[in-house]
Amino acid sequence: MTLVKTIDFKKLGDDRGSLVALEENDTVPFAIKRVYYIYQTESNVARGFHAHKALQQLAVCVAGKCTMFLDDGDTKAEVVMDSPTQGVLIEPMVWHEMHNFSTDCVLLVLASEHYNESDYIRDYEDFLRQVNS
Ligand code: T46
Repeated sequence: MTLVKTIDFKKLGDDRGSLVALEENDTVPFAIKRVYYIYQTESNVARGFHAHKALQQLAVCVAGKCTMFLDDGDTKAEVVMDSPTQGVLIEPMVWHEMHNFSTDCVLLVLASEHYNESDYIRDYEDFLRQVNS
């Protein structure tokens, strides 16, 4: 299984500027139930440190830059996110962390489910046990 799955979006726009359109079950490979965005993160702060049991997510760095660290319990990978025309899929049972935020970073996340704390695995040893069972 490929750990890092990216989706390149078509850049629309004209001499007024650029535009990207995302549609559920099309550009986004699931139905979107929730949208959130992370911004004004201090550069010395890292976020995430969890996996989701069932949630599917597509993250897009619409401004600035950060690094997405992914770990499926077997393979680890890092993706520098610095393009509003590329999304990174965060699939279920993938431990993920976000590091190296630029002060202007805005990380937009499209999610397949409403917020549900019981879908989170926030302990890494617990994640390894579950992903290997
Ligand atoms: C993820 C990564 C990429 C809500 O009440 N509703 C929400 O939809 C979200 C996303 C969060 N929250 C609350 C839960 C916490 O009290 O907002 C607070 C911060 O959430 P958290 O510490 O989980 O934030 P991150 O940046 O560590 O993780 C977030 C998402 O929670 C997570 O699903 O995959 O971004």
